[in-house]
Amino acid sequence: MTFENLLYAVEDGIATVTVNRPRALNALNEATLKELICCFAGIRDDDAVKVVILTGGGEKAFVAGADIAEMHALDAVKAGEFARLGHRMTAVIEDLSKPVIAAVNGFALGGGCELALSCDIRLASENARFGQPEVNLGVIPGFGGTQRLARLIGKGLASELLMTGDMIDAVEAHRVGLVNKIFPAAELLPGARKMAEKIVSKGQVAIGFVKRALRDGLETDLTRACAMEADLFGLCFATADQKEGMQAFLEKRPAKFTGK
Ligand code: CO8
Repeated sequence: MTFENLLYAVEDGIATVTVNRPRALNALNEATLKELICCFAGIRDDDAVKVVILTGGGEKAFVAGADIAEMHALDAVKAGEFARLGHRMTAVIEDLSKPVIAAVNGFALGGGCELALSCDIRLASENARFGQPEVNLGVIPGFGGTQRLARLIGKGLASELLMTGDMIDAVEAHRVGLVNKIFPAAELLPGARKMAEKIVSKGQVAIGFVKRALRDGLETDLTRACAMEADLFGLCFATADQKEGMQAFLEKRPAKFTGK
């Protein structure tokens, strides 16, 4: 797949998607949103891709938000459409059965923070900065930030970030659970790749079920969520990966998963 505003590469089952508008700190304009939706739809349909790493081009930013230059002249109807396009982008990432690791290599602000929030795992470079500065512009987040941020770090901390527009650094983001690990800048992508390789080595049907159980289970009550988990657990026993995984354990050898 080739794009104007994205770089795309696949190696050993790991796709790397790079939002590549470094002169605008990788801000998301309409064209880039559409390309991200198209790119993740392609990944969904490509059996060769098992795990995705999402990062930003250049050394300064993951994504510094929606493109303010493009957004400032929108009317209410067009702004609503733009927000819905952003929701399509986050949905295609969340609905993907394959894990998406955000490698946050600088500013992740506004729509950029919301993009990272839609990923399964967030890793950060030491120079990463997170924030929802929309109130500085007289607007609120439009790509799910009010919802996903509060679900991840709690309502109190989310309220502070959303109402002050303050940025937090990687250490604080790690402390509050917004990122899983921090790396020196040069080690971020190798670190993300190492994690991706570990995930690729597992049974991919089970990985997809884990993602589905987390995504759907956290949106319902515990009783229903556990019932859904039991159904998915049962379904695992219809897969070759379950047979191979347990047989390999009993034979004291590494499992050779086929993703079936
Ligand atoms: N949109 C467009 N251009 C941007 C953006 C952006 N979000 N961020 C940076 N740029 C551009 C700058 O305009 C500048 O361009 P130029 O060189 O042509 O002047 C270039 O990138 C470099 O930026 P700076 O010179 O400002 O770099 P600094 O290191 O001085 O500052 C900052 C870096 C702090 C990241 C600063 O650029 C900044 O504050 N950017 C804006 C951050 C922001 O407010 N993001 C939130 C945007 S709103 C949003 O994301 C809402 C999402 C939901 C939308 C819902 C639909 C309606």
